[in-house]
Amino acid sequence: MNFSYQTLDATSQNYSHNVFALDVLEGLSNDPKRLYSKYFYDDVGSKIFQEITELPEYYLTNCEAEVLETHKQKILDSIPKKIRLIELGAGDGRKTNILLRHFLHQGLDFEYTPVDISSKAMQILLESLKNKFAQTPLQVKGVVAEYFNAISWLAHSDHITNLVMFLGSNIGNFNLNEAKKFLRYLWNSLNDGDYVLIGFDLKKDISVLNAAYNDSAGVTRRFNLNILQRINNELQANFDLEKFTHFAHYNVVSGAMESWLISSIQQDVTIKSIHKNFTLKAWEGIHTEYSYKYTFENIRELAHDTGFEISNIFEDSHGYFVDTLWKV
Ligand code: AVI
Repeated sequence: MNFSYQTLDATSQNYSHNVFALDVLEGLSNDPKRLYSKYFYDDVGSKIFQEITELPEYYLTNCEAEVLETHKQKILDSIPKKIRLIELGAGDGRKTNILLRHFLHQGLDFEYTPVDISSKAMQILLESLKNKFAQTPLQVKGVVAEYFNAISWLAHSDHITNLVMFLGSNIGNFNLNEAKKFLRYLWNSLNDGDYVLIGFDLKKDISVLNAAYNDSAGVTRRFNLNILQRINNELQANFDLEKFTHFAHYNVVSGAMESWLISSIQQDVTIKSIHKNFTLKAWEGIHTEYSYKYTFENIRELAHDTGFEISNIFEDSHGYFVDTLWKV
């Protein structure tokens, strides 16, 4: 058992703080106002997201766990016997444990490289892996970085077959152009014969989608509002969080759940650290997230357009979620 992690240079605190400030400045100057959903995931937001994954309405996590449990042997049969398992956006690694345990049990020779944007989430993950895999030969080398930085880092890695996992419908938080850009970049960084395992949330009954993003306990509301709390804390702003409504709805045209924060009053917001004032009109919204949903046709097109070949599609028993194995 060997556990360590490194933080890539570009995620040094100063750099991240400046990029965050610029993105907030640009996003709040936009019409409609918007904030990038990647900024949900500070230490607090990452923790709230773990709570979301345990909600009864948020079916995605359980469906994907079922997929991995049911198809773990088929996944193993499809890949070489010595690999580096890289996971982008690892979070708490709950679902990945299913594969790790199975792969160890079946004697796969592998090293696990979780990648996460939050160093706190990485520390918690390593701690939990240490407890769960104490008596095993598991090797873990984590990386704290954003996806693109992590992928550039991958490009410099040595010659071992990579299996890059991008689970949990993280791909859904990109729009189609961003998803293509990301996947082309990934394809370009990997070697012939490498694999990616990508989780897609499928298009389905709108009432199921609406419930998942408007949970009755209000956890998703807290998750959404945390982005403003973060701006208040880190950029010395004064958003009045109490005056915002969490609004999540399905956009039939784009095929995405869209999350908004809508101010019920006019708010004059000062963001001291960037010396800017913004006015939010009463009932004006700030767009905070897209969660795109896919059809099989959408998935096939995406793989085709980004250079990958689909080796296998694994679906859960409700027909809600798929993990798809793609080959470079
Ligand atoms: C991380 N991501 C795939 C989640 C999603 O479903 O889009 C984030 C989330 N937003 C609201 N609930 C969960």
